[in-house]
Amino acid sequence: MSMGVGLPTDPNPAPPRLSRSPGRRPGVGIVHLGLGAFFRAHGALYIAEAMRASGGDWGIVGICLKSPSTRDKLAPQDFAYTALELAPDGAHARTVEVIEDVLVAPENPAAVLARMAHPETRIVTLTVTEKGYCHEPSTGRLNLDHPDILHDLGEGPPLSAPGFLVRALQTRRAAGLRPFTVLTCDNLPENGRLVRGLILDMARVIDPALADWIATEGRFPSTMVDRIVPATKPEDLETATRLTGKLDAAPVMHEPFRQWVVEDDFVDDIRPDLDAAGATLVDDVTPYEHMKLRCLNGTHSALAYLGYLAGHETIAETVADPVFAHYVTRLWSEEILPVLTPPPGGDLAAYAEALFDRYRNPGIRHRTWQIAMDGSQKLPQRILGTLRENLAAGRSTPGLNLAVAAWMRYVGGVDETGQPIDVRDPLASHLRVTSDAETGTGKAKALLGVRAVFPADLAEALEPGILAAYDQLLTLGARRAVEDLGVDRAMCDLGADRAMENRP
Ligand code: CS2
Repeated sequence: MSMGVGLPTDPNPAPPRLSRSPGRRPGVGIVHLGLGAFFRAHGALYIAEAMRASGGDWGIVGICLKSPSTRDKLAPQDFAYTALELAPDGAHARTVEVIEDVLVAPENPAAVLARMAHPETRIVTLTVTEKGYCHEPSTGRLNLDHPDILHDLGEGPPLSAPGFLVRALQTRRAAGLRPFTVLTCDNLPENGRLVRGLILDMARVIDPALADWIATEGRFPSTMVDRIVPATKPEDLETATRLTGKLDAAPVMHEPFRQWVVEDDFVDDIRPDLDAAGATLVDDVTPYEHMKLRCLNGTHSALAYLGYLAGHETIAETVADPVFAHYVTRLWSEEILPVLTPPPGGDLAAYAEALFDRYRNPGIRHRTWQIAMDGSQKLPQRILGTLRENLAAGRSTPGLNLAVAAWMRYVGGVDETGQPIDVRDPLASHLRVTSDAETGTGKAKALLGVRAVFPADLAEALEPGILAAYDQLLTLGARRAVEDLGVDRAMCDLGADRAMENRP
């Protein structure tokens, strides 16, 4: 047998692992707390583009506050990753190279604090989700009974995002440095003002002089962030490899649309050139934020609870069902838009219409279950503000009442076919026990008594409508209860037409 031939070459060699291209790397100017998919598909792209347009040392050190898994996936590829834009007509990939390092807080909290307190760090951005602020959603105040806050008020390295912010600011003050700007990118109302209040609440307990310094010198611009970013699924890794020819353990998936509206109020006016990257810098973010939280996140949550109960797996699937297409259009036109003030130059009806198209994007598989998570932290800013304003205007809100009732049914933990629901919520066990009343309306009434979610006056005013809606849900099931809302066809032409177009 001849030995003169070489080993056969593999006809399908494994693609190489994604790596970072050589070249100058910027200095680190930003520390980001909570390195989830959303920031990597949104803020990180704006910052990369701002540096490309106008330079600056705005490299990012990402902080994983809990699990090391994102660091472990990104480190072997030198923190580069693929952002996949999923448009209705296909996917487009780009490689993002803006993260310089990732630290895992529980492994080395001192390194995290040192990075935050480093003189070159000028901004700390955050996406820690609603529950990461450890506040009471109904009041916006720091929850001083929260175990992580109780821990962080003592000595020793912090656990919570507010704890890291306060301790790092304390170190900067002691070192004679300027504070960093705290730039929150979570879906909370007046998010900058909220986080400022939480940090001051905590700092006052630790050292009143520190609190005074933060109050005078610190800056907490509010922001409105928008891009639909579903959790990355195993099959998405294959799509990324197919498009780029590289293996990437941590790609992110996103829709084409993006928006970032930021209050232009930074410590010493130092920030990346975000406008060059397409962000909108404003004096007051409130009208943008109300529009987005109530039109998008409010209907997202409504569709998530009702859609899940009706057996729909994703938002695109839910709005492809004509009953839900009518429902969401009706929510906008009759219950949400009438109590909103448009932002300067904004057109609310056009905004809602564009949202409908974003929801329908079949490339985005955004699970109802994912959006249903943490409802106790989301309902106040997404739905309850709209309910309160409609009550004040004497307008009825059958659609949003049904959404709140669906949340109540969902957190009860059993679906319409008797199967258990995997309810993820920091208050899950409390909600489950609270809803364990004998009768349906007894459950709904007990849940209206959860003060972390419903202020007493609002609960009282909402009670008749929510109990009736809950009863409807139990009697008819989610889909029929939605159908039964009594669709005003004239108002819902858009939903009807769109839903018909969408049918197979
Ligand atoms: C969603 C948001 O998961 C959720 O609760 O409503 O993540 C939503 O996709 C984004 O806010 C869109 O900007």
